[in-house]
Amino acid sequence: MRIDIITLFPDMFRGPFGEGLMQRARERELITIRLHDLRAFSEDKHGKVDDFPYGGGAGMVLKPEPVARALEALRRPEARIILLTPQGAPLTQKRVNALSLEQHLILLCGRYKGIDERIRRRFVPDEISIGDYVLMGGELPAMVLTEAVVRVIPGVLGDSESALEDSFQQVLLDCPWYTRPEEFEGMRVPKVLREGDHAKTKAWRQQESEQRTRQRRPDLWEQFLAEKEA
Ligand code: 4GY
Repeated sequence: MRIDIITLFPDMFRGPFGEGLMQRARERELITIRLHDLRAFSEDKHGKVDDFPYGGGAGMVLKPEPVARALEALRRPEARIILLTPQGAPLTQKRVNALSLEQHLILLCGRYKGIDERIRRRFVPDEISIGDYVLMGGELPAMVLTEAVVRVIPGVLGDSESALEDSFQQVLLDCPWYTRPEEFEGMRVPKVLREGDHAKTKAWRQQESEQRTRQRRPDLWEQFLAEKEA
């Protein structure tokens, strides 16, 4: 898979994309990530990419021409163009899994008040939100989406912990995890986990996941019950 990212701040990505499993996935060419500075697609000598909003108001708007030039230069017939915005559809694990099957994603990161509306009309990007809060730009959301997608690409995690577990587990919250020592500040690791009975361990983890989900995320619990029914 190839991911092209269009941004005014390509350097923001180099830290997060240069560490851990993300770095390893890139080195092993399980993913190709290319960063593109939007300013390079500006047509004027000062590299101007923003302008005042029609109708007035505080803040600037990203001009359509540099964005259009970047998209025209990078897009191929099979590419999915994605705009990161609080106005988008919520990013879920389901959507992440679906995106991981694509060959080519182009992520468009807005800044200031956003991108001229005609870019949407012209390129009809998928619009995705990482949550109901407002950041200062689309860069962190693009990193979040990229990391979530790369995580489920086959070979990125070891196959014993491969990301696409059974279908229910995906909507439930994770169970508690323990490692050594067996006792820490008077608290012991649950007995069932120390006994080495794989079936009992599996049942305990499932029950803990269900209990946590019911208590903390009634919305996910309802979804779980509905999907179990279907
Ligand atoms: N939340 N999910 C988000 C965001 C910042 C104004 C366009 C989000 O995806 N993107 O908060 N983005 C805005 C700021 C310009 C991007």
